[in-house]
Amino acid sequence: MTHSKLFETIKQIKNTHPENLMARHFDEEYFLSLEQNKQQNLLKIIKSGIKNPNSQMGAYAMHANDYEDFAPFFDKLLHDYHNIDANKEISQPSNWDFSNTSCDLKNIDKTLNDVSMRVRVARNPKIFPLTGAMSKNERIEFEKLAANAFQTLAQHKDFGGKYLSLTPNSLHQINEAEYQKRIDSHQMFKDMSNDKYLSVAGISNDWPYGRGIYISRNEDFLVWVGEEDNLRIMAMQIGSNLNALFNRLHNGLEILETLLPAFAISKKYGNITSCPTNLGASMRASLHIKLPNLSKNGTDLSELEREAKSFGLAVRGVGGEHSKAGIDGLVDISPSARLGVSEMQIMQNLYQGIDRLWQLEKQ
Ligand code: ADP
Ligand code: DAR
Repeated sequence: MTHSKLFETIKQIKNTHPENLMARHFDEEYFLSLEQNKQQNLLKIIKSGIKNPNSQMGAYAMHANDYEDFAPFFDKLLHDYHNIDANKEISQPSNWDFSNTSCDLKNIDKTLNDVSMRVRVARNPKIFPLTGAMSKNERIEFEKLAANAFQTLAQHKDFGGKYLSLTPNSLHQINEAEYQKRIDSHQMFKDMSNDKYLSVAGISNDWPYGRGIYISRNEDFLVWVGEEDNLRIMAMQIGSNLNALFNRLHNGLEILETLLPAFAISKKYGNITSCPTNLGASMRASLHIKLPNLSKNGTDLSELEREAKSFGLAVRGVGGEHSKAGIDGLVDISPSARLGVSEMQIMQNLYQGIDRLWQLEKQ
């Protein structure tokens, strides 16, 4: 595609899809100021947002250094998406100390005692590219390295479990029925090759090679391998105690840090992730909660989305991103901000946001 065609296409997207942050902030002068190979790299980063004009972000990093290397481009998207004031420097605090605040959903309403809770973070090893730029061999090599680490974790008294692989003819390969069972229980990620954003970005290339999941014995600590990020590390519990959930994740993460090669972490951007929406804490903390009034029994989420947004919360369906609400208004609620907020602040944002949403629902 010639530069003029590229610029014309992006200008058109900017007009027809103002929510596409890549198109909103793409700067022709900046692009032309880059040497040729960097122009090619930037084109790979924004390809998904060009081919999918309805993208929200419209860009994926391919290498951990991309955020620094293309800061004049990425920082505009990050300030916009994460609501960081234009005059404020981007920086990522880290704080896993939850001891000074108690976030138990039962204190909002005693009926909130068996809520499905989940908190996940993303991690990418420094020694591999991000998932959009990995070769098939690199995906298989990283999975082997992770499976090796899981062999040690499997012996741990609190985190023991097993690794299940999707890689054909691999040692831990599971069959289709087991895979589907894990998806239905919201533990496993879906076939990524069906995601038009991830496939254009190269993130779902070589599916299902190099993909799998580690599951602890009591199934409340899980690690995805080879999804949108090389690792998605999560705790899932049914209950009300957010402190216990977050501590479970943190304790498991600290063990994994000793078993795996160093993760890509930047002083400015925090935990490096494929998608700029996840940069920073890289944490999504979510509750599956019934809000039949605000969601019109799951048939119309517009009012719920508006109210949730005003409380710094996002709404997803019960099958995760791009899915629909469940019957009787079962929805997935999580704080939107991930960059510039610490893990402890995210837990508080979730608790305070849900409290306000719950009061509205009960009005
Ligand atoms: P991610 O949270 O990793 O960005 P998704 O939003 O697609 O990805 O969710 C991945 C899976 O996790 C989906 O099956 C979704 O239903 C499940 N999930 C998310 N939050 C919860 C929760 N609080 N309880 C149970 N399952 C959840
Ligand atoms: N579809 C992409 C992704 C946005 C956020 N979701 C992620 N990273 N799973 C977009 O730019 O809209």
